[in-house]
Amino acid sequence: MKMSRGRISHRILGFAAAVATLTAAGTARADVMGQPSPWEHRLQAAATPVMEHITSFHNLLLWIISGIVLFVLALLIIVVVKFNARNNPVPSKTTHNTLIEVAWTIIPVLILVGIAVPSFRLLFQELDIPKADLTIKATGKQWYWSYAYPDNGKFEFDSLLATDKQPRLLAVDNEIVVPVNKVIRVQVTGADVIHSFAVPSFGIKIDAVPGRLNETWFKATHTGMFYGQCSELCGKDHAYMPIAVRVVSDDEFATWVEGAKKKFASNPDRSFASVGAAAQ
Ligand SMILES: [Cu+2]
Repeated sequence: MKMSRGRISHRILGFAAAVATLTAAGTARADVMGQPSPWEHRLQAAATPVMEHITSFHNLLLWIISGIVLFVLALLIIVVVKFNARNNPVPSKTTHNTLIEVAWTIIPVLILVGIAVPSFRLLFQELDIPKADLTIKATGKQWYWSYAYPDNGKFEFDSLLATDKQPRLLAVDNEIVVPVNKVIRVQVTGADVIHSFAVPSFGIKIDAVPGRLNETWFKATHTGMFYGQCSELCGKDHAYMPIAVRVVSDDEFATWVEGAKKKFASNPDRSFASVGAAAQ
């Protein structure tokens, strides 16, 4: 059974189309932004510059790996068809070919160096926190999150799964509220065991380790609700401690802060006391 060259190139075109579909991640899905959607197989739509870069880096890698897979597959097919015992009864005694050996060393090195450049650029962008407009402290607890706003009246509140709200297993009673287009520094720690603070559409995920203060940042460029989950297995209710972030305008944020100061006034400075106690 021989496959015609036309048919093979047709299949390769089909594969390329599939890759192109996969790389379309992050476009035209504003209706479900900030949360997973049914049958989703791509990254969640980007809501921060960091996540946009993660998405385009992922797409670049997808093209590279797809090309390599197709190339190796083609080599395999050629070997199986042309050099089996029936078609090639007297095998060649060749053991070395300097040109090919140099090529299969140099080309992979060039590919890896090519990948390393955007990879390091992205890592630096994630780790090098710009001057923050607002700091939030997130403390992972068994099994919920507490958030402190040290810049805005030092209030702290607990954020627990809300079973009567949608989206299921992602909605909480008290959301994090942040202003849009502002650099938010997130300080993350754990009060009991290791948790992990992750919001996919922001491109952030960082461990919440007892006795250590980790830092990450995001700058949301869209308003709306954005959801994440604890991403480090932390015990029996690990699946039930979601993260919900409401991104609002500056005015709405100022109004919310005034309300939150009163609403959460009964918990002054609790964040610092509770983490200190847990660390001992
Ligand atoms: Cu967890």
